[in-house]
Amino acid sequence: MAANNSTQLDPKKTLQEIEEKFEMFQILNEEGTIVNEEANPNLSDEELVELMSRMVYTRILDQRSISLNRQGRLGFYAPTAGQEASQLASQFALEKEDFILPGYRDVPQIVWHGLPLWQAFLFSRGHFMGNQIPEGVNVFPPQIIIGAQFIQAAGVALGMQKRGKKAIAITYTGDGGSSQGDFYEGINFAGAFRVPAVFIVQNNQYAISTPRELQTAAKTIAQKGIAAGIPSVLVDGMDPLAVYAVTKDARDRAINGEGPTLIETVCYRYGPHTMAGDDPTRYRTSETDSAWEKRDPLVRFRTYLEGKGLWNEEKEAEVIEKAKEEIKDAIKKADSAPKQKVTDLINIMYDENPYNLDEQLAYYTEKESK
Ligand SMILES: Cc1ncc(C[n+]2csc(CCOP(=O)(O)OP(=O)(O)O)c2C)c(N)n1
Repeated sequence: MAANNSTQLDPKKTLQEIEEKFEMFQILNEEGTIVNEEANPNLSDEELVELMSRMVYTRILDQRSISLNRQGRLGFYAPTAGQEASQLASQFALEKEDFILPGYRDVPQIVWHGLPLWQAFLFSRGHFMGNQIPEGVNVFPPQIIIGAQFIQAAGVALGMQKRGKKAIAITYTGDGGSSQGDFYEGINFAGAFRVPAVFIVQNNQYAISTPRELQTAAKTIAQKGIAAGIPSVLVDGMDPLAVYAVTKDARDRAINGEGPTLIETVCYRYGPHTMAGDDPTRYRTSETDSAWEKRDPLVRFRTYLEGKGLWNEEKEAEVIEKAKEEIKDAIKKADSAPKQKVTDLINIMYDENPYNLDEQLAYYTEKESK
């Protein structure tokens, strides 16, 4: 029935209809049971084990990074526990030639895409060598400016399109990031030029202490993509199979010239926002924490793989051991990096310095030689 107004239009109903279209996509439920067999991406046994291993490894990396930060051995660190499916299953759907434009919390994806761990540790310390991405590793340094990577991803994807590459640019932000101007500009540009980009919004429920409900009047973040004319998906971000499937789908469409996709992954961050001092108990209750922990991506994937005879305690212990060893080696290697100098910072800026940087370079070269 039309609304009781002079235009006989019912914009509220239009909104409601759009919002109701966004159902949460899930394949593997909290109990580790497949609830959507038709959509199961049918990863091979080796791939399933590899994805689980990466999630277990990354949970350990998170715990070690928090502890190293507390010992003063790491600098900036944004915890990742709770977001493993969202981060790693989406990266798992990529090919090496795809470009990742991460936010500050997305270090795991770029490490699994090829950035050596010791360099990720140096990034945490603000050391310039942490941002010197090796040739052939298609990742950008983590972006600190909220949302800026959405515009950059649109640009990188446009570049790929122009060069005729069968590859995509994928980028990540949080629920808070979807309030930024850069977010809208990025998805709008990508939609207008049909570039091969995948935009992931990891809705971990909080932007520091601001809850998702206060962030936006939109019922879902996925629906924001509709305004930009791009296909958009709402997915259980703690379900590795669902995240993999939607990302793979989005990638396939992108390289087939069908343009970008926006994916909202609904998840939770167990830890604090960063290690800089926020106290989550001030803005979340332990009941909320435990409700989300029941949906844990590792727990449900473990149950699923154990049921298939692909995973057991021994296998998990092996991965944990390997992670601890490699983290120890990587931190040692990071420790042996030369102390950062001012001239290092100037030298990495430009191919050709503007005159004022040349002046500074001369000044600091002289100073550091003493
Ligand atoms: C343009 C800009 N504004 C503000 C900040 C400060 N800031 C850092 S993190 C953050 C919250 C981001 O939350 P969200 O996008 O939900 O991502 P999450 O940290 O939860 O992964 C803010 C406001 C910033 N880094 N950049």
